[in-house]
Amino acid sequence: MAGKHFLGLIFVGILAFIGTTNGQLQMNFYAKSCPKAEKIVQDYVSKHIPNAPSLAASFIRMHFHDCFVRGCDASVLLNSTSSSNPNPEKNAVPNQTLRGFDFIDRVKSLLEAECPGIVSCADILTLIARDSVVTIGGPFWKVPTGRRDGLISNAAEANASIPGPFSNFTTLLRLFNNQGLDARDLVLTSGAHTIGLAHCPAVSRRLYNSSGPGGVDPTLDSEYAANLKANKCRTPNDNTTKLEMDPGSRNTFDLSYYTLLTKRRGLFQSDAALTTDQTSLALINQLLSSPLSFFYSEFAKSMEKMGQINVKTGTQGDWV
Ligand code: HEM
Ligand SMILES: *[C@@H]1O[C@H](CO)[C@@H](O)[C@H](O)[C@H]1NC(C)=O
Ligand SMILES: *[C@@H]1O[C@H](CO)[C@@H](O)[C@H](O)[C@H]1NC(C)=O
Ligand SMILES: *[C@@H]1O[C@H](CO)[C@@H](O)[C@H](O)[C@H]1NC(C)=O
Ligand SMILES: *[C@@H]1O[C@H](CO)[C@@H](O)[C@H](O)[C@H]1NC(C)=O
Ligand SMILES: *[C@@H]1O[C@H](CO)[C@@H](O)[C@H](O)[C@H]1NC(C)=O
Ligand SMILES: CC(=O)N[C@H]1CO[C@H](CO)[C@@H](O)[C@@H]1O
Repeated sequence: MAGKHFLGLIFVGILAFIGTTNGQLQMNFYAKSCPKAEKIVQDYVSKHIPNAPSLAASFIRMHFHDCFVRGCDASVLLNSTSSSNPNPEKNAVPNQTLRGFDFIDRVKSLLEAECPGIVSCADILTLIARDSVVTIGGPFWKVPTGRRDGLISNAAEANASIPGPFSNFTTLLRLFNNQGLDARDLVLTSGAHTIGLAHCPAVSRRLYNSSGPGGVDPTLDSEYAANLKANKCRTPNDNTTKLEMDPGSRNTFDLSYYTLLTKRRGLFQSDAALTTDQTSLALINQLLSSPLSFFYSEFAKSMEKMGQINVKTGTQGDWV
């Protein structure tokens, strides 16, 4: 009897050891250490996002940027206060338009009040991204938790890892492959461009400095380009005007982004690039000929993959 117990204890001990050094994300990781954690995030988001639905777009984008640089470790939130981060990810060109850092700080404060030092910022950002998209009526995806935070944040790395709006398909796929994501994930997660706003610099080159008549990119629908030049980005150097990537339904998580792609009305070169590859185009057409629920369930799978990129768990990472 005693021997059996002893072996049992060793077994549990080994499990615990594995669990603390090389843990994995798990559903409701904070069930014991901070049982209300996920509910607190969800309640805050569902209470406040209806007043500021455009933040949902910023949060899912912030989560994407976080995961693409050193994994989903909240490094996108770090400031340049510490000497190890003289030029944090926040300063990189792609991060300059991120919004809502103060919202995340408020959720973090609530969780610190409930259970100090337990819930990581990486989990908080991942949960906020999911819950805010759900709050605006978009897809739900599973968010296992247990991510630990990083202490290193570097703008040059963000620059090199996060795809830009001028990327072609080869570059997009390379940058996704670097993160363990495939062409399917690229097409599906890009569907997030069905919500949110861009600024003129991401598209000016297509309107003013490309090879078609009037400097317009010949792969962009000419009527749409003329409209953007007349009403949105009226000068080549406008760096403040905002424009929808999915005009008319920028708060609705629907298929119209993909419809626009097939009409040569994707806003960025990187959006248009998704129609230049046959496999990618076939997936776009499949999404468009299927019910919205198919997009939602496939999108969910790719977001779950994105949320696991190079996560630090157990005793890895520096911080919670
Ligand atoms: C495939 C490569 C991608 C490129 C090149 C790209 C590029 C961009 C650019 C240039 C903007 C506009 C920034 C601005 O001008 O203010 C933007 C906005 C946005 N992106 Fe992407 N993106 C990509 C993938 C993704 C992914 C994977 C997601 C999320 C899963 C995402 C979500 C968003 C959202 C929601 C916005 C609107 C943000 C807001 O309203 O604040 N993007 N993206
Ligand atoms: C970064 O700075 C902002 C603005 O000063 C502050 O609200 C936020 O708490 C800081 N974030 C971190 C992770 O220190
Ligand atoms: C990021 O890339 C842009 C354009 O390629 C460059 O001008 C900028 O200096 C880079 N920033 C950093 C921090 O590497
Ligand atoms: C894609 O862009 C990269 C980087 O700008 C370039 O080196 C490459 O030749 C381009 N590929 C194609 C197929 O145009
Ligand atoms: C157009 O693009 C070229 C090459 O990228 C650049 O040298 C030139 O200054 C640009 N012209 C304008 C008007 O922006
Ligand atoms: C944006 O444009 C204004 C006016 O042309 C200019 O003063 C400012 O420096 C520009 N900002 C950036 C980040 O390029
Ligand atoms: C949200 C944020 O931190 N934006 C920063 C992006 O980088 C520019 C330039 O370094 C800063 O001025 C912004 O504050």
